[in-house]
Formats: sequence, structure tokens, C-alpha cells
Amino acid sequence: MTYINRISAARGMMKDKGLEALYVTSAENVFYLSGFTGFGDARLYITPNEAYIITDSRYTVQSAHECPDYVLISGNAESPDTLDGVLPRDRNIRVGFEDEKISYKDHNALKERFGLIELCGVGGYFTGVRDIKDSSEAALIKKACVIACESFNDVLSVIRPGVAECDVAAELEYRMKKNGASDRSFDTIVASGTRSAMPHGVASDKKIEYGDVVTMDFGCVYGHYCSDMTRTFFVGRADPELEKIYNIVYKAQTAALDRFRRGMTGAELDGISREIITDAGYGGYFGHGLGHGVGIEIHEGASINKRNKDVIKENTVFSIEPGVYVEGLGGVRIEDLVLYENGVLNILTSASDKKMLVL
Ligand SMILES: [Mn+2]
Repeated sequence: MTYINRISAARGMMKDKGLEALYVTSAENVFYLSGFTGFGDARLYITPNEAYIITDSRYTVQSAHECPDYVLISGNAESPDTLDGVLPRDRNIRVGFEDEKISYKDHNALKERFGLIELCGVGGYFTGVRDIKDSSEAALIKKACVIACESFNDVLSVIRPGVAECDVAAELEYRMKKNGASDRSFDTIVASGTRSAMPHGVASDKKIEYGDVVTMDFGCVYGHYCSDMTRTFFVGRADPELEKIYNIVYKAQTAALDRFRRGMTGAELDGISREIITDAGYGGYFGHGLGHGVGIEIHEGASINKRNKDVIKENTVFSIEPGVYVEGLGGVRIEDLVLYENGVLNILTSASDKKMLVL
């Protein structure tokens, strides 16, 4: 795949902002602009006429293969010294950098090394362009979702009283890898019984018991893109209040999917689910936003929450995941990943059913 279009777009931004160069340090943005997969071990330096990748001898062959649009500068990616040959020494230039990604220490090292450089934060540029998925990116996310759905459907058969949460997580992660994933996209959440009241209850050694509610939030990585989904189900029997909560969350989740319309803001979409949960008396137990963008990173791009007054953009991928969490009782969350395309939400995680399930 060529990255010429993404480099050209970055150069357009550089021109708009009066930048003579762009220095890219984060693994995700290096990958986005170059295709380099040695995550964390390369930097990019892009000027109006040249594009350089700075990496060391471990990646000489790999970078030549993955990044034909770039000229290699061999050296320690983390050392600003490697830029000596390409930086003008005699005049002040403005260089764009990822103000949201670089550490204070690295920023100071850059300033110290290149006293003549005026650093200009352009992190927001990457957030914006990565929020919009092209067809190749959407295809990778779709595939990651299919793998996760199928693996989850398979793993339901091993869940029974006496099986530990961490065993369920291990089984799911194994199956995702067997089905083609390179990795999980975040620490798999398996939260059973009262632990399910913790929205991010990563799998523990607790054994699943008869009568437990179980929330599983998981995803995998395919072609360096993430999937994300959550299912909640019951083992043996469902506690009556949790069953009631399940139906409220289910209604809130499907209403957001059904009632989404072109031109809605993140706050408006969040409001659809929030109103249903609030009207049912559980508004105080839905503490997080409705969703978040997903892509190269598990959280990226625009958020779907009450603070986001921006219209949701076409060709974005984001989650719809209302939840209700009652301390001492348990929690329910249902999450699908969607691709907003041609005015409609396409559910990418529909291969896994979300009607109330009692195993
Ligand atoms: Mn999520």
C-alpha cells in the first residue's frame, strides 16, 4: 500500500500552518503515515519535498519493504542527533510535532538540541484525519469485529459455574488468535457477579458462580486495527433486578442504533440512550459516555458523550455502549461497534446476538 496520499494530506496541513517540517514520534501516527509496523522504534521527518524515516539497523530491511515512500536515516530513532543531516542549521524553522503524544522530557530534549526550531503542536491534525476511515481501514476493523464475534460465540460453551474469569479470558484470546487476530485490543474484561458493577473489571481469578451476571468486554487486533464489543449474560438464572436492568440497557442500546439520524451530534446520540436509562430510574448508574471512536487505537477520535456538541462525521467507527452499574448487585453493558457510512450506522459486531441470554 502506498502512503503518498496521507503524506500529501500532511503536507497540505503543513502549508496551512506555515510549517517547514513535521516530526512524527508516536508509534500510531508513524504507522498511519508510513505503514511501518515496528511500533515505537521509528520516527518520521517530513518536509515539503522529502519524507524520511529514522530507525535503526534492526529495521533496515523491514522499513525498506514497508515504507517505500520514505528515505531511510539509520540511527537511534529516539535521539534528535539523527536529524543533523536534514535540518538547516542557519535559520529558524517551524516544525510540527504531536503535542498530545510527546513527553515533557522529549520535548525539552528537542528544544535543547535544536534551539533554532520553533515547535508547533499539531496533534489535533492526526486525531482528525484518523477519525475518518478509508475503505481499507474500515475493512480491517470489520474483519477484527467478525473474528471477535465468532470467538465469543465459540467461548460461550466453556462458561459454567466453577470456571474462573481469567480462564474464560484466556480461552477467548486464544480463539481470537486462532481465528486470525494478531493480539487482543485491550485487557479482556470478564467481570462476574458483583464484580460486574466495575465497568472495567479486568478478568480476575474469581470463579463464575451459579446465578452470576457476567460482563465481557473485549476486542482483537487485525491488520493493526482494533475491534471492541461487550456482551452481558447470566449463568444458571437471572436476578430479577438485573434482568430488569438488562432490558433497560438493551432498550437504550438498540434505541440509539435505531434512532440515529444524519446530522446528529455526539451529545444528541448519547441523549437517546441516557434518557431511556434515566426515565427508568437508573440515570445515576450510567456514569460514562455512550461511545468512543476506534481505529489503530482502542480509543481514538470523537467521543459520543454529552459534552460533544459536534455533528458526528461520516466514515467514522465508534462504539455504542450504554451501561448500568449498581454496587453490591452487578452491572450490565451492551456494546456494538458501528461504521457510520452513507447516512446510516452499520453494526460491525452483529454476528453476536445481544438478546438476554441465560447459559
Ligand atoms: Mn468500548
